[in-house]
Amino acid sequence: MTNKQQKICVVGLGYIGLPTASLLGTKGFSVHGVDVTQSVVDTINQGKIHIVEPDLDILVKSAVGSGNLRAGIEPEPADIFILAVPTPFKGDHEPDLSYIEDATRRIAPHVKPGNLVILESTSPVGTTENVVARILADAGHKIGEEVFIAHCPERVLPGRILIELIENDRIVGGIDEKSTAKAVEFYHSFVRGEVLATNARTAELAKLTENAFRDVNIAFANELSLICDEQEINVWELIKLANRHPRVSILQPGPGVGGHCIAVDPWFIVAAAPQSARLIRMARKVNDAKPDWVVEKVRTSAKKFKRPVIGCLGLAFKADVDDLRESPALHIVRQIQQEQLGEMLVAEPNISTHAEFDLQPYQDVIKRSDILLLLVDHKQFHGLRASDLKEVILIDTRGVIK
Ligand code: SAJ
Repeated sequence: MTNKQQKICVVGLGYIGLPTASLLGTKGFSVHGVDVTQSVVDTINQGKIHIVEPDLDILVKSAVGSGNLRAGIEPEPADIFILAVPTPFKGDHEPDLSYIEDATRRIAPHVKPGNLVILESTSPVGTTENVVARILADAGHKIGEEVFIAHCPERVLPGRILIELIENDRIVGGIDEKSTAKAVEFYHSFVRGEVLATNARTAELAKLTENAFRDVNIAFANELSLICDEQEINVWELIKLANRHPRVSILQPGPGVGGHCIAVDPWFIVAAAPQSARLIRMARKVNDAKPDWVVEKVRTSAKKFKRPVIGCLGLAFKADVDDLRESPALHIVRQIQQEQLGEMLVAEPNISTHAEFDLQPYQDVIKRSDILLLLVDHKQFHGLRASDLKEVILIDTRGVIK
């Protein structure tokens, strides 16, 4: 029986682990959060946060203040362990499972009979069985008899994490039926969405499929944007019209796909099924090629001036976040800078300073530019109208400027 007297050990206090740990803390569980970075641990123990996410500061403050959340460098014995560590790729888009391996090895000495171990990190098919269960079995644990293991992929959208942690349906797949049942019971204790039971391998592929579906759909939109550019058609109007068909729902083109989920996870499907995953691989390539296409547009426009002022609006990987990881906007701005295509002005309203760029107020950038490159559809840019701008070449990669 899941009860809130239970102790939970959450390994990895990043964008998934910290919201999960603090949510469980405010729901009455006793939570020990683990992170390898001492400064992260110290910040959280002061009731503060090291990442930007709406309302997370309030939740962490409340969970730490109530005594239900403590952070540390080392795992501690618990009833339920949740692994929420990163799964990046390495080399030629091969999954890097070293964080999961390391986290599992670190909890192994603390796991005891009756415990449930949940892998929340997005993982290639087979990871729950072949990495987590294998490492724990090698450490002497009786998997399936005494120790239960399940995969429950996180599915929350940055910017809406705290809402989606509770409201989203969850997919739970154990390595056996008992593990599935125990994990389903645990998620029922704090999720309002449905908790959908399956096996570990299906749960793993379901998460990768969700992000690959979005990537393929965005690639379709990005491909349309190239076709429309050649044929002088407004791609956003085109998509809006096509989407009025009851069975068509195309996403939006942009300067490329960023963040470390959608631009990464489809490669895990490709790595495991290189012959079959042709469309998924191609979608990644289409999306990855888009930033260079945008830079080429800037190059062509810059040739019309002696030394143009190039204004770049936005650096984040998507609208209304301060997250620059794998951001196509950042890639594009760096390339323009490297090629010295003109005098560059950069605005990113969600951050105050950047190590490489001297950030300017976006209003000044808009006023001073000869070429205005809109890279992120932040809310601050939504009121922009071409008719209000001085004579300027507009490159609007998000279809924001009216
Ligand atoms: N993008 C477009 N056009 C669109 C939508 C998005 O170019 O129409 C771009 C964004 O600008 C951004 C990238 O795609 O650069 C990814 O942004 P996103 O908002 O689509 O997704 P993420 O990476 O913030 O979060 C995704 C979500 N997955 C799905 O919606 C299927 C989220 O639910 C997952 O939990 C998250 O990945 C994750 O952690 O895997």
